[in-house]
Amino acid sequence: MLRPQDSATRERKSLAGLWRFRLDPDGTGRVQQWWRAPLAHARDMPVPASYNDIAPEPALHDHVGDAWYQMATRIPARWDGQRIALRFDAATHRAIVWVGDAQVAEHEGGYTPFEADVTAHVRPGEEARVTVVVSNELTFASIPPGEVLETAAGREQNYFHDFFNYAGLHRSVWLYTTPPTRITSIAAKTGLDGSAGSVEYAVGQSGAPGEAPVEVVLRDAEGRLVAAGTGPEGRLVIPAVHRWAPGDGYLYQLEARLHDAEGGLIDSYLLPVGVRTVEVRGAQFLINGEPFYFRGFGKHEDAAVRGRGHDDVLMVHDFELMQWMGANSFRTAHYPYAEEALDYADRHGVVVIDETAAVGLNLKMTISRSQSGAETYSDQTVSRVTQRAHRQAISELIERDRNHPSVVMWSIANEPESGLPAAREYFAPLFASARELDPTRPVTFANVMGEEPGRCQLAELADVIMVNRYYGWYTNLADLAGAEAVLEGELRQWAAQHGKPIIISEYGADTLPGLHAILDVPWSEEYQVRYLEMCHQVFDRIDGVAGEHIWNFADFATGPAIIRVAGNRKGLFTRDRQPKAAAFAVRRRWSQATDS
Ligand code: GCB
Repeated sequence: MLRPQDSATRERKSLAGLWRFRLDPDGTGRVQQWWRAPLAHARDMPVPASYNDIAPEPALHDHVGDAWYQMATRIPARWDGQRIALRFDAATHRAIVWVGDAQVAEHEGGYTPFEADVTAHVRPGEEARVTVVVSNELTFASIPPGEVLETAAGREQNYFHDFFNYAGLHRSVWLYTTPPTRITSIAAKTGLDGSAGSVEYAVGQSGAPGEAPVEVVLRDAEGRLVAAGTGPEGRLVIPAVHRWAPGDGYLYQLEARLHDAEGGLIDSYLLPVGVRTVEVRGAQFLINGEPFYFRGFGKHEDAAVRGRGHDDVLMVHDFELMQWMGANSFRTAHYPYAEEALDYADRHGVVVIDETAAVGLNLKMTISRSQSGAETYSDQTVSRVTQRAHRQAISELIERDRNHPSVVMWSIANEPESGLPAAREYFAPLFASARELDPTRPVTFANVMGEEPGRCQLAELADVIMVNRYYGWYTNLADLAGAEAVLEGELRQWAAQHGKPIIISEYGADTLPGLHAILDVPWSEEYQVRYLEMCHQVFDRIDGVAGEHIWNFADFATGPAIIRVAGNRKGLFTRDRQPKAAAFAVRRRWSQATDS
């Protein structure tokens, strides 16, 4: 599915703004067919945004079930004769969409896009009514998993991850045109051979293959033509290529065009292409054949009021702060981020580990009431049904993001229970699917504390060992010397047993800004600084360590818990992006780094 764009042959109209909105805790809307008329008893709701924090109402904040959005928009009269599509960049966690009275789309998964051809349901020049029902329920059939509990107080959503279950229309919604005969997909794989670069492309089109001749041109960042080809597949060579590299987000533009028999232009689509290679060799992670050391964060899409709603202001600010820190990379913990973030990373040479929303496949870790003591993998819990949704999540992530040069690795899960043979049975086919869908990038997952080398059944399947470790916080609290010994011992074991690159994909300590202490007092700013220094000293002593991603870039919202103070406070920045002392300390380390 190609993203909507304005090109010589295509046009977009954003449906961002205020929509009409109504909660539906009893699910009556589907029975009463609320899409058939203007939404009654509706209020204004901004899109994109999570709905949860927009008004100070517990019923909105803690809603479980359906929520309805509706808006009316005029279809431009000049769109007559074009194919018209409606695209949601994300609807969390699932949605059904109607245009007028007709259902046009249904989608499972809260962080990947979907679209519908609505040409038959709208008339250029007239208004169209768009209605969407989103459901935030998480079950063992969804990614991420969860369970809805029927309690005396009503329905309650239980979930197994440490961030608030924000919901709604989190990203852009577009109406857009394409010509009736159109380009449907483009894949570009890049390679390097000495000073030359190559782009292997494949262009899909609607109708019979080859119906309209395909032409492809590649231009450099100044718009100069560097290579051209014809046919739906081919290989372009760029002599003296300018590589895409960390810190140097150089992009070429690949234009695919369809022509009619007379040579007239039918469709044109522009794809930015960064020419680079990625490879794991021994214990090294190589970008363009050179060792790369990941410096950065696990992040969240999270902010006051807008929740997980995409916002360009906050996104650019976060990237600027990461650059100020000297970070060169981040992980999209714990779900695919807005595509705008990957575009930005492409353009600025920021390296991304791209993660699915498979977080919480671990009932050992949960404080869930009904599932405590339950097995993670069973017919009633994480099962083949979950695996089906998980495979779909992997394939939608790869399909969406495969052309981004910034994305160097897929993370297919965060902290699953990985010490059981059942984990291997569940995950082996998923690793295989990811590799089949994209043979060009390494595949990994984030290993949880407790599933050490020798116990973990999945490390063998991963190309890179990613571990989340909190010695000095969840264990060895206020005992940094003890923490140091355990951390070093474990990392050395990973290095010896697997010989693969090791990325510490999470390490961190909750910290309340303004709390100070001379001694090692957890939650103080000084403890966070010393904890991180201890970890860094260990990483620097171990050859196989290929990266450090601090948990977290900024404080973020969670559900209520006695180990959380109005959210998770492991940020180097507060939730409103003010630095804690550790931000300055880490900045000194990262800005002094001389390698990539
Ligand atoms: C983890 C999880 C992350 C949590 C973090 C914490 O291991 O991957 O989602 O927020 O620990 O702070 O406990």
